[in-house]
Amino acid sequence: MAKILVLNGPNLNLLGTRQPEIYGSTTLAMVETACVDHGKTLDMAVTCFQSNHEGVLIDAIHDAKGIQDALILNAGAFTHTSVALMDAISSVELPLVEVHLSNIHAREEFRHKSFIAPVALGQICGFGPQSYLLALDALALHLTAAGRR
Ligand code: CA2
Repeated sequence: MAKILVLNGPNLNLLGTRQPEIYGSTTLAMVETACVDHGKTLDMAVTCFQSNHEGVLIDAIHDAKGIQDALILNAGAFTHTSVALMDAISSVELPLVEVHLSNIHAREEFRHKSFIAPVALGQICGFGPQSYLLALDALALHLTAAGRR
């Protein structure tokens, strides 16, 4: 069974509790449960982790090497700033899908730049919590095509 780590970055622990007009009313716990459940339908074992700290996220990416088959990352605002996260992703050579709840390209200019996109398989944004489930679908197809499951 393929192992997938779903990583969430800063402030995403607040999902469903503030700014529902932008990020909706679904909590992070609900998103994570949906990922685990959807993963089961795809024969994938999904583990979830959230941190507000850049270094902790980097450690989680490093620790995934040799353990996980692929990653899903919503790096939050670090998406637009973090060369360090980009380097960590490159270093582990694991397939990674970048996700966002909102369509970052339809928002402020500073959100259009992603340091994650160049080292990701692809980016899924704008579908709310469904973005994560679409990312699992994409990884299921990718890992099958690559003969890794
Ligand atoms: O749309 C996304 O998923 C984002 O990654 C969310 C980040 C934002 O900085 C990115 O540009 C796009 C912000 C996450 C903050 O999440 C909150 C959720 C509820 C209340 C407050 C913040």
